[in-house]
Amino acid sequence: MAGERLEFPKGFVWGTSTAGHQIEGHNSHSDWWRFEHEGKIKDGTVSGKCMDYWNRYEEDHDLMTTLGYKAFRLGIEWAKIEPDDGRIDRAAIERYKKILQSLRDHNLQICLTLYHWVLPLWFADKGGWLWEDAVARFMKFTEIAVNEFAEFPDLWVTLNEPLVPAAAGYLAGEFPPEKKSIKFYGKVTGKLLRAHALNYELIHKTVKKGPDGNPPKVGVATAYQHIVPWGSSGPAGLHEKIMARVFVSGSFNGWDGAVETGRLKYPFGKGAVPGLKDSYDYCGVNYYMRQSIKFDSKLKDRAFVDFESVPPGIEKTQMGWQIYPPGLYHTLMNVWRRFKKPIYITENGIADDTDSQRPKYLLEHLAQVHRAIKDGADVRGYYQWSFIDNFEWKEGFCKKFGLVAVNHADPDLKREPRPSAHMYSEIIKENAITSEILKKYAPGANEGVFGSKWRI
Ligand code: GCO
Repeated sequence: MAGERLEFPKGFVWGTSTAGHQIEGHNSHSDWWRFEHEGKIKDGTVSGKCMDYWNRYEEDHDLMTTLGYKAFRLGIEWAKIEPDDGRIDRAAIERYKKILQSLRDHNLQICLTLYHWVLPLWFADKGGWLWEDAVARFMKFTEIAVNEFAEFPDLWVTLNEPLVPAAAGYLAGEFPPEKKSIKFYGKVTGKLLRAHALNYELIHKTVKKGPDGNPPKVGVATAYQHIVPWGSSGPAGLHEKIMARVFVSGSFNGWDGAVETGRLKYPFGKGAVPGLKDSYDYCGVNYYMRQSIKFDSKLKDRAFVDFESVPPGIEKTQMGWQIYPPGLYHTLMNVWRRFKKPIYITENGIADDTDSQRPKYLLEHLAQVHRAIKDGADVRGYYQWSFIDNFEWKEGFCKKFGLVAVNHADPDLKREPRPSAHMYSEIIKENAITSEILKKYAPGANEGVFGSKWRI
């Protein structure tokens, strides 16, 4: 095992990923803030001052540079920039500029997300994405943001996992505004597709050159899961196969298919959307898990599909998600074949408060990234989710995704790098996974990294 190495291409971008509402704190004019105070979060917590990145960004950027990280993905919060209908908060804009300038001063590349699920309360109260002026008002906000922050981003993410707020908020009734309607889900997704196309155009119109002197790179961070039938025989197996197809085409093909063709299909709407076709300069891949579609005769209201079961022999995370590293490889290859655009992994990570699974998870997933590059996919960078522990939406603070631990209940909000934070530093320094790093942090990962375990 000694002396083995999986080398990454020169200039590979090594970063970490976050979202505004999940780390900044103080997002009091937002729909999520109200939702939290209505007691909707499973562990009873509210985002509150969160990790106070809003005030402690300088310290966090220092830590990133000490650790040798090269890039950072962050978001901006519309509810801070436009806390009331039509009232722009200059101080919030100036704060974001300071944060972005500080990233530059630390020589960190910037990946900026314009929309990561959270809306201003005033907008939510007008109907959220169902409001007829929704796209126009979102564009008013992004016009301000793109003009103000134009010089900073190396990568622009117009929308983060747009199908998630559409499905969780308007179909499953789990996220604000807790609606349950396929019609609303389709309508909202159609609007988000339009919003993406308009933002793609806006950014290119406004920003001629990114920090590297080339035109800016604009895309979407898309949620990809590796969805497969469980593998039963007989009618149950047939149901699993059909449902796996339905979910694959509903999720990935649904969104990506619309971007590929520039046309909306049921349930997202009908007809061509100007500017939508080919509106990715790069593909943003968020990958966490495999989902096995298992038939269950008791789950009538869920189309007899159990998503949550995990096949024997497969490890789970504290979120209950299946750990399946080759799913990342297959996702990257599918995205590459489909779009032939540079790919950035905009999220990949694990909830693990004791850091007992993370080093192995990270190594085995990175080995699959390496494998995809070797097989021809143009993967340019990897953003680990997340830099610090964060507010994990409906789960609250109890799920710990950070390379760096922060206890939200600690008045000092002390930042404490977990072992995997150091392991990530060593990988970045070597620009490779080496057998020495593996041996030091996760010897159990050998077969999954250098061996044949995940070559499937
Ligand atoms: C996502 C969300 C993140 C989550 C992360 C872990 O894109 O899914 O962007 O906000 O926190 O994925 O669940």
